[in-house]
Amino acid sequence: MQYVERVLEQLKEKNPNEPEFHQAATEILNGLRPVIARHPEYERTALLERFVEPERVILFRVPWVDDGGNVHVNKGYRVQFNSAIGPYKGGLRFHPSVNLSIIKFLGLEQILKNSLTGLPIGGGKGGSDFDPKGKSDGEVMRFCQSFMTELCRHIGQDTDVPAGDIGVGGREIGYLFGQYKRIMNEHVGVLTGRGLSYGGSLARTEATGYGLVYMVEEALGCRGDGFAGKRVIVSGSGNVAIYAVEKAQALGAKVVAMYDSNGYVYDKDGIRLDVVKQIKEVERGRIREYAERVKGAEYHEGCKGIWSIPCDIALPCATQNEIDGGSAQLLVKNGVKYVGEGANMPTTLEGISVFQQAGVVFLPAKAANAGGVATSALEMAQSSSRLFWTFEEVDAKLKNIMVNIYHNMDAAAREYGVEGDYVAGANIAGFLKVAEAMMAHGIV
Ligand code: NDP
Ligand code: 2IT
Repeated sequence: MQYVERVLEQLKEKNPNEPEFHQAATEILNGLRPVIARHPEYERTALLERFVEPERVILFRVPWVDDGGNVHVNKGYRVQFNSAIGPYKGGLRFHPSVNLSIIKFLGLEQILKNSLTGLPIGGGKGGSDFDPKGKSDGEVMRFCQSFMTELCRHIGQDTDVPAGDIGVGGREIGYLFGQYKRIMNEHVGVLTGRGLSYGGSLARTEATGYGLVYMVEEALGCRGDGFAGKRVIVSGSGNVAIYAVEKAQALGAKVVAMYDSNGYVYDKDGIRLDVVKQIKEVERGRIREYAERVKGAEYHEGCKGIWSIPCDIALPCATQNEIDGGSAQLLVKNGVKYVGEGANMPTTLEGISVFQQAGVVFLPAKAANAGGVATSALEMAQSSSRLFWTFEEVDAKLKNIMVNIYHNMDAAAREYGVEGDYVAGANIAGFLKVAEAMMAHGIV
C-alpha cells in the first residue's frame, strides 16, 4: 500500500470517531503526494506518522459557578500539535460543538497555516464546549478564570501562545490574560488579540478579514480583474466576516448577504456594515434584527439558503463544512468565480472538488485566513521588543504577507505539477518548511 494511504488508514483506525480530523488529514495528505514521491526519506523516518500525531494533548475540567449559584462543569482542551518551527500558536474556540476531533483538525491545519506566514510559529489549538452566548459578563469572566487557572501551567510566551477563535474575542482574551498575569506574576505576550491598553497590536481585530480580502484581491489582480462592482456573499457575522465585508466594500464590492447560526439576511442594496457592527459587536444580538432595521432587507431562517443567492465571489467566514457539495454546485450554477475561505475548513471535500472541476479560483483556508495568526505573530514581535507599530505599518506587513502566501502556494503548485490547485499548493508550501525542521531535529 502507498505511504499516504497507509498513514491515513492508520490514523482513522487509531482515532475513531474523529470525522473532522480525518477530513483535514485527508485533504492535507492527498495534497502532499507529489512531495512524498520526491522524498523517500520521509517514509523511512515516519515523518507523516509523526506529523499527524500531536506532540501533546491536554484535557481538563473547567468548573464554574453561574449567577444563580449553580455549578457547571465544562471540558477544556489544548492540543500542542507541532513545535518544529516555533512555539505552539493558535486560537481558543468556545462553542458547544467543541470536541477533540474539532480541536485536532484545527490544530493540524494551524501547523501548515502558521508555516505559510513565513513567521516562526508552531501549531496548536484549544478551547471548550462552553457556550458564551446568553451568559452574563460575570459568568464569562468566571469561566475564563477557571479555564486559565489550569491552562496557565501549560503555556508561556516562548512555549505556547493562544489567541481567539469562535466565541473568544476581546472580552474573553482580557479575562484570560488577567488571570494568567495574576497567577504567574508576569506581564508578557502569552496571548494575542490583547486589548491595545495592555500590549495588543493595532489591526489584529481586522487582520483575518482584511487578509482574506487582500489575498482574493491578489488572485483577482493576477487575472486582470478586481473587487470593484463584484457581488459578494460573506457567511457568518462575527470577527472574520465583519472585517472581510469592511475591506471588500472599501475595494468597491457589493456584499449582499451575511448570516449567523439562526439565519441569513439578504440586502440587494448592499449590506450596511454599521448596522451589523451595532447588532453584533455592541449589542451581541442576532442578525435577524438587521432586517427589522434596514428597509428592503430580507431575513430567512436557516443558513443554507444563503448559497442559493447569485454572486461572483463567496467568502465563507463562519465555521467548518458550511459549504457542502450541493451548495457548491448551486454557487457554480449561479456563476461564482472565486471562493476565499475565511473560516477553517468551511468547504467539504466534495465541495472543493466541485469548485475545482468547475474552474473556480479556490483559495483554501490555511492560506486565505492566515492573516489573523500572522498578525498575532506581529503582536508577539511587538510585545517582546516593547515597541508598537502604527495601524498602517501593521496593515502593510499583513498585506505583504498575504500576497507572498498567494504567490508561494501558486509557485509550489506549479513546481509539483498541480498548477492552479491551491489546496495542494498551500499544503505543499506549508509542509516543506515544517518537514525540513523536523528532519533536522532527528526522531523526536
Ligand atoms: P466569531 O465567534 O466572531 O463569529 C463566528 C460566526 O460564525 C458567528 O456569526 C456565528 O454565528 C457563526 N457560526 C458559528 N458556528 C456556526 C454554525 N455551526 N452554523 C452557522 N453559523 C455559525 O468567530 P470568528 O469570526 O473569529 O471565526 C469564524 C471562523 O474563522 C472560524 O472558522 C474560525 O476558526 C476562523 N478563523 C478565525 C480567525 C480569527 O482571527 N478570529 C483566524 C482564522 C480563522 P452565531 O453567533 O449564531 O454563533
Ligand atoms: O484559526 C486561526 O488561525 C485563529 N483562530 C487565529 C490564531 C491566532 O493565534 O491568532
